[in-house]
Amino acid sequence: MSEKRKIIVIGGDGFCGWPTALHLSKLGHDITIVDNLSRRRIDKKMGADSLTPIAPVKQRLTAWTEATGLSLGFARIDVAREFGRLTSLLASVKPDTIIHFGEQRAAPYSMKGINEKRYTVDNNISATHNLLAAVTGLGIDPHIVHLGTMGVYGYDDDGIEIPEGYLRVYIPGEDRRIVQRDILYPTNPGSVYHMTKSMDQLLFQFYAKNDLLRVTDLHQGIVWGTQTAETRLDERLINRFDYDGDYGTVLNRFLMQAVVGHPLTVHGTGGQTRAFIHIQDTVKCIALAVENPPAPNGKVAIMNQMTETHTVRDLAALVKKHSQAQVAFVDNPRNEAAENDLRVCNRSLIDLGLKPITLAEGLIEETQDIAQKYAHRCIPDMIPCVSTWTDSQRPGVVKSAA
Ligand code: NAD
Ligand code: USQ
Repeated sequence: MSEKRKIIVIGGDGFCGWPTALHLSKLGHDITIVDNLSRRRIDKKMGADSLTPIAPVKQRLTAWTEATGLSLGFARIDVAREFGRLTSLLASVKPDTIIHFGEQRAAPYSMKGINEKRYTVDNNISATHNLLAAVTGLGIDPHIVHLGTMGVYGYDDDGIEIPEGYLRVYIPGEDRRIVQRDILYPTNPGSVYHMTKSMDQLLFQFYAKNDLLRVTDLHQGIVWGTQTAETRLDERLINRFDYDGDYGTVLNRFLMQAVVGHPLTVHGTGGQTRAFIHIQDTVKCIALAVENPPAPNGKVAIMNQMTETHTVRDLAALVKKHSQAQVAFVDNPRNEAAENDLRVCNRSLIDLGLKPITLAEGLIEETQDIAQKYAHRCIPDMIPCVSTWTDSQRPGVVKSAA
């Protein structure tokens, strides 16, 4: 490790935040987790639960100390609503780095109904803006690392490699001059959730320019897998595994479906190509970002945090190959392109030293050690994706004739 840092991990009780907090603690950094435990509450309200038995926060923290001799700080703060408490915490910790995972992150949940749309926008935009306002108000200079998403780019399939955040454009000016600009890649979000991540980008751009905040925005693909080197140390440290129709992401859902004997739920033709990354690589990428803060030069550093791309139907075929699973092509509850190609530049993190885990390597372990072991905890009623993007997609709604 180059330098011991004081790091605040907002959203540090979640799927990406918890293993990141442990990894950075193991690397020798001083970690304070901030979380309002809203995800645990949403699970309860929906009647869902992680496939893996995640321990209460207190038990998680104790288990970490028992396993490693290291300790983690924890503050239960709603970053979107408790601005005063957030500011006081930042003033007392004086962090070198703040990692911001603290948002409502499921696209289907954000499209479930009016209340969920409003909650997602209010929570995500206020959380991000409160953090930026608190940092500038205090006059402190932490490096802010935000978890953004590949989904801000959209899936237009125009045959170009998606660059890392910025698009170089050449604009015809007066006197036949050509003006060169690097602009934020035009956003094309596919859900209210992805829209909030697009809006986050503008908040970061403004504060980086106006207040010279140092911000790294990691545009992450779909995370799969469950365990990391640190969460394996004790069962009480186990990471969350979402499989329900709102929070479960596609590959982890297929792995769980294969072991419980549910047909793999491919939406539409399964021709949607998406970017993926294993959770172990997520925590490594974040450590690399933490160790390489950008200069305060008015520009947000944007890196694409993904390691491979696959179509949904290819993922289903791969999971089927390792199991007895059937594949079901079901009506797509989303409003998205049925087929798209996707090429993504991920040079920055590879150049910083990331050596990706491939799907082929991690798949079997994930299936056997996690999905099979905890299959008995699956609540079958939670498997179907019932949140639709428009009212006319609801089951039973008669579509008007063209
Ligand atoms: P998660 O829901 O498991 O974790 C998010 C955590 O943030 C939860 O513990 C929740 O309680 C907390 N939180 C939410 N709002 C908060 C608030 N107002 N104040 C304090 N805490 C709050 O989600 P995750 O999968 O760990 O995702 C973390 C981040 O990474 C998200 O911002 C998400 O957009 C991004 N991301 C996730 C994935 C993925 O596949 N999981 C992919 C790309 C990007
Ligand atoms: N899909 C299926 N069957 C399923 C579930 C999903 O075919 O049972 C399809 C969806 O229709 C979609 C694709 O799989 O085309 C991906 O869906 P997903 O739920 O795995 O991922 P997504 O909604 O895009 O969101 C997830 C995380 C989010 C993160 C995003 C990264 O929940 O936090 O930002 O991945 S990205 O997709 O790169 O934008």
